[in-house]
Amino acid sequence: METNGTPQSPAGDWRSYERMLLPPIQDLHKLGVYEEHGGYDRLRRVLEDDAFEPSDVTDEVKASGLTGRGGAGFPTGIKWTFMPEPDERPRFIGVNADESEPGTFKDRQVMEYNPHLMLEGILLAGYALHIDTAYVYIRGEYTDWIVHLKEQLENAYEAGYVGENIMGSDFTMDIVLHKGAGAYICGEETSLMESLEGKRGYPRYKPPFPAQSGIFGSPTTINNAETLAHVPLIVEQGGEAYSNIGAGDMPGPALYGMSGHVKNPGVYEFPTGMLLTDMIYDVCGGMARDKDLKAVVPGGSSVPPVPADQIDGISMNDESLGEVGSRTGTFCPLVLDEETDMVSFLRRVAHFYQDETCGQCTPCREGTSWLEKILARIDEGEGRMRDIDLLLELCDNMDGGRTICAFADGAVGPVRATVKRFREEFAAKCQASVHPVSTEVSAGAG
Ligand code: L3W
Ligand code: SF4
Repeated sequence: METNGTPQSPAGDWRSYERMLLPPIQDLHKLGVYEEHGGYDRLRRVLEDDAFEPSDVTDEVKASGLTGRGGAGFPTGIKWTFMPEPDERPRFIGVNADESEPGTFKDRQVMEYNPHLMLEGILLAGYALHIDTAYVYIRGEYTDWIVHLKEQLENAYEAGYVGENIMGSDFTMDIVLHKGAGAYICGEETSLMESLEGKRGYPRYKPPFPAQSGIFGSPTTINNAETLAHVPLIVEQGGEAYSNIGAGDMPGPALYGMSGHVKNPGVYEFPTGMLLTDMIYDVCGGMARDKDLKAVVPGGSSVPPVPADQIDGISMNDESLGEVGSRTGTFCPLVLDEETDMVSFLRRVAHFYQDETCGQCTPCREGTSWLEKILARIDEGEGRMRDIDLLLELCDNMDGGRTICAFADGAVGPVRATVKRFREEFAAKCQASVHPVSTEVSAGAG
């Protein structure tokens, strides 16, 4: 989108944006302060207004266009409609707070600074979907946040916002905290459910999707922690008003977790659709040490990097990032400067996936290991020119439905994109190789 040569941000007038998820209110995490600022009023309104049916909450969320903030960007309202009509089976919400994607650190800000917003969102989702139990699956390493959330949950129970007959209504809901044990794969929704049930965190085949058969085989909706914190905002202003915030294809406020080579990394709240250039050079104060930009990985290590010469006019929404073969993922851009060695960077990313694969599927278990080994030898000057295409061939044998879950796709995405987009760096390291075999092979295969 351009006007007179100046790229326009789908985030609109973001400089005057007033934060909604993390408003600048002292001690907002405390229940009393949250209440003073309208906390739990959205839930009260829904429970006290006889005209507000559970399905109305779902309709508002659908109208809002809210998309999941956990990485996949699936429309939340549509996901909610997958839940079957209530029957004799119990029904559950799984709150995915297992934030483990490399470079992703924004859900914990919600749990630290505005935990009751997330809890209110869980309760509204429970009301909408006729659910009386939510499990918050929280990353095991988030020790401080676990203590913090537990304390605020207890306060909410004591005040009658959680538990039996909430605010004197017929609506009853329990919220249970469940601590993970440090496995990235447990953030995958089916693995999360296995882990919750006390089993090893092995992903299940889909279908059935959680709505059909989830926690303990019952209808379940799994939503990311930040995603649920948006629900009170939607109920408050109405789905349509919310849908006008930010980029049209994935509207609303968003928490941008900025990391890497910028002067001021951190979590920033703005509408979706912020230009990458605005985020880096304006919001984050520019590149650290005033270096040039080499690439941005828009949202977690699983999404393709965008090279610097392609970021002009590209904004943080899937429609725009799709133009350069990437996507928003977890909304946590990792910024890389001109001195970044892309081979070493990719090797480090590949190590993560090799270390975190659950090992059920051969293409993923063996493939992630091979990817790391090949990248290590290229990085250490032992690579052969044909290793570059070997990496791409390996990728073709790992993703696209060859495995039980999307982990393998997540492992392959950055490899394929980084090799294709920065091939000359891989070739330079292979050419520089003094390995006798590599010289021989490169003559034919380079
Ligand atoms: C019923 C259908 N439900 C889809 C549901 C599905 C899920 C949601 C999205 O992976 C991605 C992954 C990571 N009937 C349905 C249906 N659903 N079709 O919709 O599904 P899906 O498969 O697109 O995503 P997923 O399996 O949830 C998540 C990527 O996110 N990622 C980051 C992950 C890390 C974190 C973190 O640390 N917070 O989340 C980054 O890119 O690679 O591609 O609920 O059941 N027909
Ligand atoms: Fe496990 Fe990888 Fe298979 Fe997912 S794709 S189930 S992480 S082996």
